[in-house]
Amino acid sequence: MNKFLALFFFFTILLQSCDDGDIIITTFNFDEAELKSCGTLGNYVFYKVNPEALESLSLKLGVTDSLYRTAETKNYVLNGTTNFVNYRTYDGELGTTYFCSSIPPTSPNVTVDYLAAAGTAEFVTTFIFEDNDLVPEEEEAAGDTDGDGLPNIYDFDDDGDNVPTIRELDTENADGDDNPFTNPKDTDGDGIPDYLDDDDDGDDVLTRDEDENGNLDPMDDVTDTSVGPDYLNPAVAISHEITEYRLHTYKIFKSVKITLKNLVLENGEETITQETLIMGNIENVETKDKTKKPVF
Ligand SMILES: [Ca+2]
Ligand SMILES: [Ca+2]
Ligand SMILES: [Ca+2]
Ligand SMILES: [Ca+2]
Repeated sequence: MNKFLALFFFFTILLQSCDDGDIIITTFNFDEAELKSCGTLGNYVFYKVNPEALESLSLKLGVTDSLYRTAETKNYVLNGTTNFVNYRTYDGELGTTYFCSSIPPTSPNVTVDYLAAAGTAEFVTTFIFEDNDLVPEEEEAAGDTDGDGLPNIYDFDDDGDNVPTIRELDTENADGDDNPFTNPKDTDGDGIPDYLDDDDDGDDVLTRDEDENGNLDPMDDVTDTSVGPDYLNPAVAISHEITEYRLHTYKIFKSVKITLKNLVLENGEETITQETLIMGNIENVETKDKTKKPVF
């Protein structure tokens, strides 16, 4: 088929589609509206309301997935029954609980209702980790310094010496700038800051092992009070072999970006198609507290 013939056919199909009542629009006016969510396993609802135009865009997912369990991209097929998108207009303002009440509200009335019978909802979930160790995420040393399986960005004891990182920075504010991360302590002066040094006093006994009472806390084992804990005292070098890491805690802040793709919204004879429609982001859609004891 030559190009002109192909073009002719293309326009014919397009015109026929228009005759069937297709409406092809490129934008929805929800840019200012905040994406919100409610519901739970088996009945998730995401929605945006544009109060000025009395219109809403909503996505319902009847899936039993834990949506944000992993930081990844998931695609849900819109089948029109358990998973679907609605674009609706109303004859009045929507109350704040319109989408989330267990009993469907009787007002306002829906004046126009499009249902997505095809397309996918793409969920991109991203994680931000917080180990509360006062080392900014962008300043955390790359990788997993102590090899305990928890990357430094969410390891609250980066060198695995059972002294939390937060206790190994500039804890006494020696530089006077009220920022514990600048000029972190380097007790033995070996150029490796204490929070990344597993032998802080350089006495060849690991900090972790200078734990006489064996409670996984080297900070409370003090032979000479005028110097401080044994792990910071090179004159005391007795190894009490410790073979456990202390319990670690961290937080995960999860965010999601939802994009509707190849959306076909239908209302009787009328169809709205959208190749890509960004529903929006929800920051901190889920926050998880994690507790983990790394395997030694
Ligand atoms: Ca860390
Ligand atoms: Ca250390
Ligand atoms: Ca101890
Ligand atoms: Ca020591």
